[in-house]
Amino acid sequence: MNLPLKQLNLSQLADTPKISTSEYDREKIDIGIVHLGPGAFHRAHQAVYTETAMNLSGGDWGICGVSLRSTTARDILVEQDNLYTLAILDKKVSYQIIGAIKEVLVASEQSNEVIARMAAASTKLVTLTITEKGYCLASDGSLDLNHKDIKHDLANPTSPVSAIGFITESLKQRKLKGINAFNVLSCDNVSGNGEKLRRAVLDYAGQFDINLQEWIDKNVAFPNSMVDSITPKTESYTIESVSKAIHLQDNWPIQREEFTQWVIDNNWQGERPDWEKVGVIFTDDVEGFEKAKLRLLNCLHSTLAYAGSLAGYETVFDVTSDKYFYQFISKLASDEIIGSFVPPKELDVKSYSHDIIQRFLNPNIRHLLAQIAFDGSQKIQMRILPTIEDNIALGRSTKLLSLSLVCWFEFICCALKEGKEIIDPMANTFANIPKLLSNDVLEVVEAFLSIESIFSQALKNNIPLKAQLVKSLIALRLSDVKKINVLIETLYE
Ligand code: CS2
Repeated sequence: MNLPLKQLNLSQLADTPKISTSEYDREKIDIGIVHLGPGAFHRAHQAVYTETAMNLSGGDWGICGVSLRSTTARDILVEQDNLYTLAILDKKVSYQIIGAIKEVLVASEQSNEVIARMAAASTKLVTLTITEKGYCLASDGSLDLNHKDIKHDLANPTSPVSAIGFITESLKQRKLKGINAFNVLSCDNVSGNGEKLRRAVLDYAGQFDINLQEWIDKNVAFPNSMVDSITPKTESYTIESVSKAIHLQDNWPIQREEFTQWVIDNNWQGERPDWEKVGVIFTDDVEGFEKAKLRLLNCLHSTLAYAGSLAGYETVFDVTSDKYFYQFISKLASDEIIGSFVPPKELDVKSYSHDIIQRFLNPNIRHLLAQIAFDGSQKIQMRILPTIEDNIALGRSTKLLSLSLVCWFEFICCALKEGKEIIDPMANTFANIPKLLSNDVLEVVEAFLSIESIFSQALKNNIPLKAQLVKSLIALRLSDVKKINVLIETLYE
């Protein structure tokens, strides 16, 4: 039986493979970053860049992870002195014990401690991975004042539940105490993530204190950033295989591919770890990188998640290994996505796209399609719909994008018909639209297009698009999805 992963037991780590550990003294560093949402992605990405930067240049950049609701991270990590293993599973396999997280709090149980930590002068930066739905935005980009969490926070500002509420309340306390503001760095797969968060926080603060709103507007930077690294969530086999490899019992390791990228707005000069020295790209065109990543990697991922699940596949590797699905996403990328946006000048978009599809073929990563399929109502708004809109404006084809979109429609319809759980913040809305169960394809398409928080009026009222969606959904319902090549041919007839 292995000893538990703890600071005291690090000397017992396996010697082969060589496993790296923190090169700075964990006891001596202070917390400088509060991260909201310390799930697998944060622990595999931003925490690792910060760890590497502290190995290189030191600095008080320890991280306090704040889970908004779940107690898992705190309860497991506290037993391990907040240490965990990063397993890089790629052509080469390697392990690194990450020490950057110093503390984990759970907001729903410790809201006072969270606000105190965020309001402390030592906290210079608040970073976030709260997923698309955590932004609580209405479809026009303003804060959704009818969102249940926002309603709660407006009524109880000192014990909030949303990230927006925590950021604003702690900034309010800093202002009252004369402490400089922290900066806020969003790391979600949301286009213009910093700007969107800024708008949400300013709208919220403006609801009860105009002076605070002005102070935040003047003093807090919300840089945009783009993040990328394929990070499947931890499964029991991850725990077993990592613990076996490192010779210590780690109950919450994380796995990811070797590729990792973080692109941050160059205009942001705020205090931060030495990230630029450890590979973080600072650029004037974060938007270009965001578009490239959301439209290529994430759109192809979501397409595979819905089409692949309908065809009975389980993982990204399995479905991409099917040559017809490989051809489908390659054609989708080359014919309808590349060319829909202006890529950053630093990026060769054709080879970027090719490399992404090769990343899906990593046999050492088991990335479940079911995981990517979560929260489709939020994801398609970033990954599929903007490209459809741009292609329509440019007079380009939307045939394959329409197929991708109806695969999501059908994924939802099948789940409703089979009584399967839909993991999506709009699951109840879907359950309350009887037409989604209809056998009449036109009714189904119109029912989806009428959901205002997802589809703009322009998309809803676009007759050629509606006809295309109907044609694609008919093809999907009449064909064997496994023969996606045959199905696609019918779309061009
Ligand atoms: C995936 C992303 O789960 C999903 O929706 O598309 O998490 C994807 O793996 C990352 O964005 C890659 O950087």
